[in-house]
Amino acid sequence: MSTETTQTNNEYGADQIQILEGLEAVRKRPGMYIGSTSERGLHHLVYEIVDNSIDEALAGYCKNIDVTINEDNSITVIDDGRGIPVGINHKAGIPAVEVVFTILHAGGKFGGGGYKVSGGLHGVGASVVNALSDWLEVIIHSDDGKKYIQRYEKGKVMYPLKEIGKTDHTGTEVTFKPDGTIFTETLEYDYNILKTRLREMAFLTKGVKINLEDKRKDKEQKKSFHYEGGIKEYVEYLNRVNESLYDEVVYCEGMKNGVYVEVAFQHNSSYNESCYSFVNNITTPEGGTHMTGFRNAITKTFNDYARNQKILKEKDGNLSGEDIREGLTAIISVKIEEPQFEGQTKQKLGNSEARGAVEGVVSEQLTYFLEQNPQIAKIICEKALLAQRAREAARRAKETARKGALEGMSLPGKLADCSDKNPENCEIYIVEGDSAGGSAKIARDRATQAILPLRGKILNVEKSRLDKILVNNEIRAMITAFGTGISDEFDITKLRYHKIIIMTDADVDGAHISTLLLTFLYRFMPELIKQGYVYLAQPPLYKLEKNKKVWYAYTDDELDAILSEVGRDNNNSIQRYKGLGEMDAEQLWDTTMDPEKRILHRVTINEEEASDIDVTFMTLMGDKVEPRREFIEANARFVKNLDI
Ligand code: TSJ
Repeated sequence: MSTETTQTNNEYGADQIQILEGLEAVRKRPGMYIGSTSERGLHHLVYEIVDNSIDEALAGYCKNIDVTINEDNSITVIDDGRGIPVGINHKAGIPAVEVVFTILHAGGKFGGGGYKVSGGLHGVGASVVNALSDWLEVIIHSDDGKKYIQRYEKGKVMYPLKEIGKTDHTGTEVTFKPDGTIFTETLEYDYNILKTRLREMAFLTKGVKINLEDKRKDKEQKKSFHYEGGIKEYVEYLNRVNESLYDEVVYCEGMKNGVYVEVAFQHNSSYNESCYSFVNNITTPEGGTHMTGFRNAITKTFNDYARNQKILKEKDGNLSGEDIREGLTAIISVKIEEPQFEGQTKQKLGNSEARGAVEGVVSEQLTYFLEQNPQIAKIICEKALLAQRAREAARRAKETARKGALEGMSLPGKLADCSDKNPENCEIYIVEGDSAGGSAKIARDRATQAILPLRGKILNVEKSRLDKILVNNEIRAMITAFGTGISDEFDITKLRYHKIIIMTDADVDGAHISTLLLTFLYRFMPELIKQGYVYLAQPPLYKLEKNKKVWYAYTDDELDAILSEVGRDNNNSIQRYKGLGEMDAEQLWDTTMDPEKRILHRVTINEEEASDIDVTFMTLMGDKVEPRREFIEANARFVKNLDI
């Protein structure tokens, strides 16, 4: 067999020790290599492997990638690429495939003649996955017509690469079982998490087909992602819940300064910007040079166009970037050899050449596009002009509000503030309706709990421009009570309460009001949510009385459990609460406000799922009825994203 010669190599022993030290380092500090050993890290293993097949697709050799969750929660990834090379890597003296799985940071280093990742984008993760797996098997359908296999356990080679028959096609198949001594939190894969990320990978890699299948008992399901239009289809997908302002998605693509640039965008009738940027298929939630390049390009190009066409008159000021981005959905994707990540969370691209590359590609192609599509150009410019005027009105409204604050107008009249002035000790309850607000004011702990009652419907900020939002009484009351300001002026250090608690009825209307409030917070004070200051209170659904004793149940299951305990007989009286208003102050305190007993749900955002959350809010609050109905029927994601 071809592999036997390698075993006689004198230096093999020494190399082997080095290899083990490398993988041992990964096992000692897994977080350094995959971020964490939580559920997130567990899923990261799959992405590391799939990245290699994606690279093969980018190189033009792979069309299909199958990802399977097996019954035992092991994962199989199969592609129809060229197959990882099986020939001896002369530097390491072992087959290239063994290098890939046993030497840390294989890839570029072992390039010469052996394994080289196309474009050098990924391909460093296979050895990390191997080190963190209980076992891993790779099968290669090689272009020499033979099939090869090798198995590893906790990163250690079990036997030399061996031939196991013939094959009539090429490709790579990897199956691994994450190590339970490393992933101590969970070993169970979540189909939906993999689905979301694999869909994203498919959008970002046009033409490739990714099949996901869950083979676990009672969970059997599958899904296929294949987008010939790539990020163009991604924009259509994101905009599916809104009315788009024009049919076409604008698309620019090109190579500049060694950076491959792809941009797709389309405006919708909302007032929100939803721009997502990626580097080598990895999301950059904090943007960076590629995002700056994109913004510079569209701001300049649209201003130039609007001036030339006299849409923008002499007297008009320039359109601001924000004006042009109102209602814009965009994907900016760059591929770059050596990405530099900056910022606290290393989620911001730093490479300066990316700015010029994106700016250049977009300016040039967008200028041409606008000339070719004057109707679309006009629609966008006119929307931006309206935005400009609204922003001017909003600036005046803010100015008035600021002056008002200076003149001592400060806190809203309806607010029953707490006496403690240390924000860390303080909570504010945002309460639906004056009557529940009244009970809450009586019930509360005056030292630490403030109550802000809101009347009736809250303004839907997804459907309103800033000027209208800022004159809305309910919204102004919240802004002044919190103390932080909004958007650019937001300052977390001025926050007056470290718990912002939304308390609404436990029914559909209550859920709707919560969603409206969360939408407002998400759009104007996202840091409040990101930093974990926002909570949903959970009022009880039932009150059960028997022999002068009282129980509260917060779910139907809980009611059942209580009934089984106390007996289902005629001495029970069960009251179903239809709203907070039905509780007196004491009951409200006991069930929903007493810090010792109440149930609070912290609202969270997962940065990686930001595009999903935008869609969630737009679906719930947007114009189209059909997606909203479908969404509410399907529900699951909202509940999951917001961790309600
Ligand atoms: F690395 C890995 F194990 F994670 C992995 C790699 C897992 C899976 C499922 C697939 C792959 C993989 C690697 N698919 N395709 C490739 N291609 C190569 O390694 C390859 C093949 C030929 C050549 C060449 O220059 O001839 C170069 C490369 C990088």
